[in-house]
Amino acid sequence: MQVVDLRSDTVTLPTQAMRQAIATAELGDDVFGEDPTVNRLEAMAAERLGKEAAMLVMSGTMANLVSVLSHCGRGDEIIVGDKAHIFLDEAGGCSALGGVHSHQVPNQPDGTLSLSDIETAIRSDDIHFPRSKLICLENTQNMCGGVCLTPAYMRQVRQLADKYGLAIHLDGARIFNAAVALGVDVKELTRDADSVSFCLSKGLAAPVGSLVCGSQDFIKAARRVRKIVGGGTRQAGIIAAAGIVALEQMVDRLAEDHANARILADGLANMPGIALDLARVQTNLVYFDVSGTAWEAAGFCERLAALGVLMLPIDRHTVRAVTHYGIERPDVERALSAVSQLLAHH
Ligand code: TLP
Repeated sequence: MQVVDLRSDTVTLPTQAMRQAIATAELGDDVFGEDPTVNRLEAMAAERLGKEAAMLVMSGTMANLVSVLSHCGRGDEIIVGDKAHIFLDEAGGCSALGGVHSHQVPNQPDGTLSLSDIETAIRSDDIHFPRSKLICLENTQNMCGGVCLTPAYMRQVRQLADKYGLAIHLDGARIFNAAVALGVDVKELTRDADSVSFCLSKGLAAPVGSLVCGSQDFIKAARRVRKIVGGGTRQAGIIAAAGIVALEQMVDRLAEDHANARILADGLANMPGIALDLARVQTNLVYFDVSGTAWEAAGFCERLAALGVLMLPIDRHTVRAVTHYGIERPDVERALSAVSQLLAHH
């Protein structure tokens, strides 16, 4: 049975063009700065995001960790959403390895942190307090349904950050999904952030890799932190070669994933027992609540898997389905009929 895997866009496999590029990549030792393919990818990424410099790392988690540790020292504090990947899903890395304290503020349903919550969270200069250093935002905001933060919101947070002398890090794991969905140049979304991370190996379908982008000075500091966490790699052009193809060929097609997610969401929203907020389906992530069905999320996904469709249980009642390269319209139809079969048989 052919499986329709909607657990994540991280399951995407590289394209033929990527495999070809990997096979023929020009290589060198990147710790010496001598891998021409890595250098090319980093220059492309910096240019694309409107930053001075960029650095390749092995994962989105590493990109965020290296970024936070480049902005903050021990006893410093980040202001971060309570549904942020950095807070929820990175094993507490910045506190475990960097002694960086986190101050969580609630993510609003639209993915934002309210400006007043951010302002309230900023510490005054008092020996009792950690030092507020960095505001972390996420675009698209994964756990809020893959919603997009807008350029206007970014500008407002920038003004607040400037008022208090804070920096902004943007976890842009899916920043190109946001740019495509909003119909804006990605630079509009990154302009107001001091550092940005984005992933090659989600919807862009490269096998490995993320980029950290920022000023020359920031990336210089980040190279040292990357070394500390064991992330200086040698002939990494093998990885960068696929990343170049991802940036050149895989960005515009994200619109297809968004269209498929919309079809999937429309279908699911009409099924008995499923609650789904269509306004939050803006990109390729579809979150829905199964508490009106006979199953909790884990049981729902287990039974669906037996029908050849994989989705991800997120919490007790929430399930996530993600569209991506390799998922076509017939796969979406198959997923919908599997869910309706499941619901009908109970
Ligand atoms: N997210 C994964 C899981 O960890 C939840 C997924 O399937 O969505 N930032 C954001 C916003 C992310 O969604 C992720 C991955 C990362 C960072 C981390 O990227 P990786 O997995 O490359 O370390």
